[in-house]
Amino acid sequence: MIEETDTAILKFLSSSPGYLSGEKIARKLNLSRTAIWKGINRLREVGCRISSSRNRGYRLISTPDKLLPPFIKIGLKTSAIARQIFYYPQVDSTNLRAKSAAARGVPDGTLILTDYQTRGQGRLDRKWQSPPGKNLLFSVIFYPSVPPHKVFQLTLLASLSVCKSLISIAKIKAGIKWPNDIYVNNRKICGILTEFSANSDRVNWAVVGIGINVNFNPLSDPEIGTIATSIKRERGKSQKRIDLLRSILEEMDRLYLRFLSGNLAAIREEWLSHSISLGKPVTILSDKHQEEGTVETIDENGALILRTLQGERKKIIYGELSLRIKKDYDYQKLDAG
Ligand code: BT5
Repeated sequence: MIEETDTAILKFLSSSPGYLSGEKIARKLNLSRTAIWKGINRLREVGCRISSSRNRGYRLISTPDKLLPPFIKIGLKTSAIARQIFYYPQVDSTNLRAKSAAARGVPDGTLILTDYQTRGQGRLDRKWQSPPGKNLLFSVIFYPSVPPHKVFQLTLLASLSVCKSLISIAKIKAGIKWPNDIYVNNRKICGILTEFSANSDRVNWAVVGIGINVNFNPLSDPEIGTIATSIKRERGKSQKRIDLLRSILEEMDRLYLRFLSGNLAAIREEWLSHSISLGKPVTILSDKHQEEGTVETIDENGALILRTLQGERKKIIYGELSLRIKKDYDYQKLDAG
């Protein structure tokens, strides 16, 4: 296990591109050289590559793809998100943990993540499946001082952060499917579950839970094999989870600061540019009924504006419903009609 001194050594090593002498590290951290040597060995045991040279000292070459807080924090440029990180090798659900942490009042932007969930949750009591150690499963806690109808702006900024990072880091053609999914080649690669507590005029806390398929093979799971994809499936090679995670957290931080300054218009514009539902004929399905039409836009609060087949403009609030984008066949029918 990594100890506090190891984290300090790691932080210092990562701040320098060149070698640092054992003596310098010892002086900086107020520790003995033997303590430094032991710390370096423990870091190597958990997978850090650290080169050593008798005259020059130590140099950090790489850290492993483990989701431990000290590794995540290396080079992480965020001001609000992930200032506090809780990692669990296994947990029931990061959203469940995050909800109780939020009720305890952990700092804004706290990140809860895991390698395996025994009760990974989707919306409406559906399950989120993810084998151990392959994917990204995390929740971020927010205390936005907004009325409840604005809370899904957080889903917008979360989906935009994931989509942009999938494009820039994993180099795959990801798009956002309202209200809470990221798709690649017609298959789901990420799902987002936003939960919150509010009184009538203000949100107390919100938890945004994100599951991203990174290195697992969805075909190994018969329940989701045909509807799901992963970065590995799309690219044919593995992706370092920690690099993707850092990028998402940084993107989220940038957007969250905009959100706090009330600049939602810019987030919405960017979100719309990555949307795969816009302008498409769709069916909105809820427990009680079904509605067909074309997606006209998504408003600032994350609600979908549907133009129904009868020409009516309807606002569909994010909630207990799903959206199906109609297939090519249906487009042609609609165009012809
Ligand atoms: C979602 O629900 O897509 C939200 C999923 C949120 C998961 C994260 S993981 C971290 C955090 N902690 C939690 O406990 N949850 C959050 P929904 O739109 O209801 O979609 C659920 C449906 O997606 C399931 O019924 C399956 O059909 C499908 N599904 C399950 N696992 C999947 C996977 N790994 N990839 C793609 N689709 C999946």
